Parts: sequence; C-alpha cells; structure tokens
Amino acid sequence: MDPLPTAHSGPRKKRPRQMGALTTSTPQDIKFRDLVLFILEKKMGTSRRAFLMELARSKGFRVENELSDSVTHIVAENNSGSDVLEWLQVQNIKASSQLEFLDISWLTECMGAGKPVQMTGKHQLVVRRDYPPSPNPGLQKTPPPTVQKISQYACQRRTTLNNWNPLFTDALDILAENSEFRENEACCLAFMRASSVLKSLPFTISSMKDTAGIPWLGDKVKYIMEGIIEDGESSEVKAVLNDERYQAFKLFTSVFGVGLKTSEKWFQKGFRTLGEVQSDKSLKFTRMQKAGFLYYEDLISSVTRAEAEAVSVLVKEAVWTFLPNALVTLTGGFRRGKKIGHDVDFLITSPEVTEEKEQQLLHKVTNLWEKKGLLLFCDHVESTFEKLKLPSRKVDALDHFQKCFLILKLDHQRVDSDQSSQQEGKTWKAIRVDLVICPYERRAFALLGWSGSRQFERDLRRYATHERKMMLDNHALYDKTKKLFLKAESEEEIFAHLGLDYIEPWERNA
Ligand code: 8GT
Ligand code: MN
Repeated sequence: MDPLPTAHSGPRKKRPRQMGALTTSTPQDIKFRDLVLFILEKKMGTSRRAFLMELARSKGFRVENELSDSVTHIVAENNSGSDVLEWLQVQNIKASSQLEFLDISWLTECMGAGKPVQMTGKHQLVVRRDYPPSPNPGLQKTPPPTVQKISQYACQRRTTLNNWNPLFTDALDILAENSEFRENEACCLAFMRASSVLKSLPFTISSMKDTAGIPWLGDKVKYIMEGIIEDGESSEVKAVLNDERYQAFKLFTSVFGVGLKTSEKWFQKGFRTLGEVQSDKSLKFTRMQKAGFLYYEDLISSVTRAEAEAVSVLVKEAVWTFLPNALVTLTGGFRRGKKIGHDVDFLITSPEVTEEKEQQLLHKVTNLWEKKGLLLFCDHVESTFEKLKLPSRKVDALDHFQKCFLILKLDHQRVDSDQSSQQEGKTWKAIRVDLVICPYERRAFALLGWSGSRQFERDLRRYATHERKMMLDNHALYDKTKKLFLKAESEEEIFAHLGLDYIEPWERNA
C-alpha cells in the first residue's frame, strides 16, 4: 500500500505505471514517452522487424531491442494473443497484466498518424492474462441462462484475476482515475463500482442485454459500455487519454511521494513533464519525492512475484534476527495471487512479545538494513492504536498500527530466475516495501484489511455497517446491537461474524 495523505503534502494512492523513461535517460528523439514498444519477431521475420523498429523510432516511438520490464506494448503480426503469451512463457517471461498485446495493424495506424492511436478491440490480441486458460473457455463466455442475483457488495462476490471483461473494465478504470484526478468523488466511486462488478462476471458482455440485473451500471456507465460494444472503443475514454490534465496527473502521480495536491500544484505552474518539474529551481521536494525521482525507473517497473519472494526472504531474515517467533505474512496484491505489484506489503505479528519489544522491532529491522546498505528510503509511522477505540465508520479510514514505508535495494542475485531489466552494470533494483506490525490478537483484522483489494475492503465495511449494524476496520469488529467487540483468530471467523460466506484472498480482486 501507499501512505495515505497527510495534512500537508502527503502522498496519496499512487499506482506507478510504466510511463517510459525520465527525460534525462532517453534520447531527444523519443516523443511518446509513456509507451515502450517491443516488436515480436516470431512469424514476422528479422528484416521486417528491423524495418518496423526503425520506422517507429523515426516517428518518435521508443522501441526496445529486447523485452524488458519497461516494455508496455508488444506488437505482433499473424499471432494470436495466446501465441504471444505462449512465446513469453517459452522465454520464461511472465506477462504483466499491464502489458498490452497488439496486432501490427495498430502500429501501422500509428505510423500513418505519426503518433500513438487509441487501441481498440480490433487491435488488441485478447488473452486472459494472470490465469492459465480454463479447460473449456467456450462454455463460460456467454452469460449463464439463469443468472444468479449479483450482490451490490464486492464481499459477496468472488472476483478472481480471470477478468472476462477487460475492454469495459480498463475503460471504466481510466474514467475512475480521471474523476479522481478531478476530485469528483461521486463519479470516481460510480466508475469503480461498475468496473468492480464487471470484474466478477464469469462471462464476457457482448450486448447490453447481458447487463440485465447487474448492479451499479448507471446511465453514464451504460452509455460508455454501449460505445464500446458498437465501436470497439469509447470516445469518452479516448478524450480522457488525450486530456492534458489527465496525462500530466498520470505522470506526476507515478512518482513516489506525489499525490493529487502536488500534481495540482505542478499542473497549475504549467509543468507537463517530469523534466520540467525537476529542473525548476524554486520547487521544494519532500524526502519521499526526492527518493521517488532518484529511483523512478525502478519504481515504475512492476515488482514481479520472484522479486516479492526475494524481498520476503530479506524481511523474514531481518525480523527473525530480533523476534524468532514472529509471523511474517505477505499481504496486498501478491496475497491475492497477482503476478505483479507496485510494492510488496507485509504484516508482522508475534505472540508473547512485550509492547516495548513490538514497538522497537521495525526500527531494529530498518537499522540492520541501513548498516548493510540495503535501505534506500525509510519513513516510520508510529502507532496511534488504542485498544478500546471503536472501529472507524469511514470506509477508507487510516489504520493506527505502527508501519514503515520503505525503498529497499534488492540485489538481482537474490531473485530466482531474474528476468528484470538489468541495466548494464547495475546489479540491483529499488523496490517499494511496506511493513506493518500489529498486536497478536488483532492479526486477523489486520490481515483482512491489508489483503485488499481496496474495493473489497470498502464493501466489507459498508456491508458491516448497513447490513449487520457492526463496525469493521483493520483493528476490530464491533457489534453495535450487542455493544461488544467480536474477537477473531482468523479471517474465516470475521466472515462468520458478519454472516458472510468465506471469500478466499484470490477471490478478493474486486
Ligand atoms: P498493488 O499491486 O498496486 O500494490 O496492489 P495492492 O497491494 O492491492 O495495493 P496497495 O496500495 O499496496 O495496498 C494493499 C492493501 O492495503 C490495500 O488493498 C488496502 O486495502 C490496504 N490498506 C490498508 N490501509 C491502507 C492505507 O492506509 N493506505 C492504502 N493505500 N492501503 C491501505 O489496510
Ligand atoms: Mn501492494
């Protein structure tokens, strides 16, 4: 997770995307810095590939010779999405869910236009990423004849990473993000809820008839969906992607430590690129933002599961040096089965530990890393946890446990089958890591809260409040009718208290 906004210039939720390189490290002739292309040679041939690469570069596109983490778009000819995925698998490269697979027709149109053109359904080589193909996908593609009632709450739906409606959900996610950038909370929530419910469907929507009975699809959302069904793309989304404010905010918030407030300030000052921001002498950067710029390239390239596992080993080694019986659990997106993430989140807890020892642990761990030269950035947040405080009513409440937001130096050598974009001479990658420590008796609540997704968490709290007259947060569950705290040793017990069927972590990708 990311630190929540503070009263001053605190960072907000940031999703570093693959935004291309910083001005300093890319040649002048790259015009479109937020795309990094890789052209697949398979079925295309060496000379045609070389010709296309040169052509694209001459038009200002960044084209990589090798497939690396920074690549955002793979362009292929005469290959299906599954062919490309298979090729990646043979190369032992994991496809990130942010990687676009595109047909050559997209590149040809871009060359014609002299700039990136909007990707539509006809360009996209559709494969279901993140999950192995199901044995009989044909059976699932159409809506089941008797549609079960779909709950308005994400915590009553099972949402795996097997998204059957990426065309719609990608569009809605962009619109939600744009509303967030414009601080239009109601709109943002509407788009997020719609996207979330579509992610839980076990079939692809192919006509508006398929949307009957699906909650959260308001008029605006339906209008967008109709556009996509008719034209393979949404003109609203297209307009957002070309919008100056959206592009600038997207770029600015991709820097660790930069949230909406800072982005707004930079945008108002007329800045549009990171190079412009960095070269302005009057701006003051926070320690976090300085680190964000310093490790920008590493931080925008997604963390792979192999990297997360390697970080996990580092964290366990350090924690167990001081508390050998501590439990260290990988949480966040990786616990939900995601193959990539923007950071690595851990929950630490230990039975039979004094409050004092617990309070010191994270400091001891970061001191140890500092001595070893592994700590690139560290921000400790002390605990404000009080045992008797009622759970927060807010769905996006801050949690009160002690935590630290870090950037660690991860040696490539520590990563199994490392495929990461090893820059020449650089033997490590900067990785964002969050550590949270909680009292042992709170571990089930903390684990549930830190496993996400954010939409799943919001709906769990909303469900507790509105359907059960209970209050749930990362620390506790309180029954308002009985006026007592409900204890839980496991996530299953929390679901049971709430009268919910248990939803596994990998079904919480709402
Ligand atoms: P990722 O792959 O982008 O890292 O996805 P993620 O792991 O799901 O998101 P995250 O931003 O790393 O957050 C991990 C989980 O921590 C989220 O699902 C969120 O519900 C939970 N979380 C808390 N407290 C806070 C908080 O104060 N800020 C944020 N951003 N997330 C929090 O429990
Ligand atoms: Mn995370």
